[in-house]
Amino acid sequence: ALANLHSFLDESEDERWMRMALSLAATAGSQTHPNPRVGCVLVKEGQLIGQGAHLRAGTPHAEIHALRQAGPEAKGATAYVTLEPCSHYGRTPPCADALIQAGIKRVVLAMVDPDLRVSGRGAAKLQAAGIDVKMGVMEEEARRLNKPYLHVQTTHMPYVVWKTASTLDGRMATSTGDSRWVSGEKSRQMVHYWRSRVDAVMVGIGTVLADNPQLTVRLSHMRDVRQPIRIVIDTHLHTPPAARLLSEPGRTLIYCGQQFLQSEQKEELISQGDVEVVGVATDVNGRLDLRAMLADLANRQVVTVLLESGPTLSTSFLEQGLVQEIAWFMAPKLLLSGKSTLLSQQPITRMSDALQLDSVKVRMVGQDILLTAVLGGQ
Ligand code: AOF
Ligand code: ZN
Repeated sequence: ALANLHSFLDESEDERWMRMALSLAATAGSQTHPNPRVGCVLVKEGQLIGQGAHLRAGTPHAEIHALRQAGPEAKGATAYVTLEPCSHYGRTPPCADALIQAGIKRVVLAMVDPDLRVSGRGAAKLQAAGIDVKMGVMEEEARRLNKPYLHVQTTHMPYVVWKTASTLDGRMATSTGDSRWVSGEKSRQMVHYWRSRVDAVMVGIGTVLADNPQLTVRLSHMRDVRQPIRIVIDTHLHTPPAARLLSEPGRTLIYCGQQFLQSEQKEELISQGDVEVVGVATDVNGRLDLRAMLADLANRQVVTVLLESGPTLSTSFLEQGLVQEIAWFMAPKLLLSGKSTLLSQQPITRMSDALQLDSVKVRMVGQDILLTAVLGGQ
């Protein structure tokens, strides 16, 4: 809706305040995980009397911050909230009750909260208390703001962004395995910034053995960064105890097939640092059940994953429809031969069966081309 605006005068009063609530919500970034980003604005007689954003799970919700700011003024006011106010006792008491108690007269919300503990009950509670409720104001923007949260709520798996870097001819290494470096310095710095913004970074055992990566955030201008969880997909539990990522600050999770979870190997791995080894089921082909692994991550409250995998794991994720977004750095280089970024055992034979990318955006990062897109139908 915003894109069609010719003048701010075209925007309705409700949209104007909702836009403010949305921008408040966005300020918190991914630090609210596993909770959604939520903003709230309180308005009385055309005047702003309170505002708030949810900042971190376990701390007050957006509505509570706004109500505290407004104090007794809240009586008779309109509340603009980017997500349906909650109706459940979670880490904090229900916001719907707080709005009712404060004497709010009207509530405008962007979208229903898909959390099964809420899903319509918050709005119903408000209506039952005689509050005028308007839904769906700037819903599209609100959905975009909480895309990863909404994905976890509906699929019970984290939102996966697959990042890769290749030469222009789609190679990630030479035929002898040399891969340092494909993309330029600026691109690699950008990936470190992305790591600082996701809950977890994931690779397969192939990448651990070939590159021995640290998988940490290393940004010169950011100190004291929270390290994302490092995840290794290692069906046969072949991670060497000396692998660098095991002893870096922050935690490491290693997923292996249940039948390969030998205690001796496991003990040695977990003695290296904050390391946990988790066994999950394997499929008929003896490969790790990626859906079961992702479901386990969602249970651990992981909302976003940056998948930095090589050909084998990347191909499995794509084939199984487990990637939501891609970020592809293309370096202005040609190798003419070498290792492909993707390698399927079941080649697609018809062009019409190709995986379709949407919302494609391209920009230059140093000398590299960065292409970002979402996987078709998502
Ligand atoms: C709101 N306003 O600002 C947020 C809401 O564990 P809790 O108590 O923090 O509850 C988390 C759930 O509350 C979350 O899954 C979502 O349904 C809702 N988040 N609701 O009314 C807010 N952050
Ligand atoms: Zn709430």
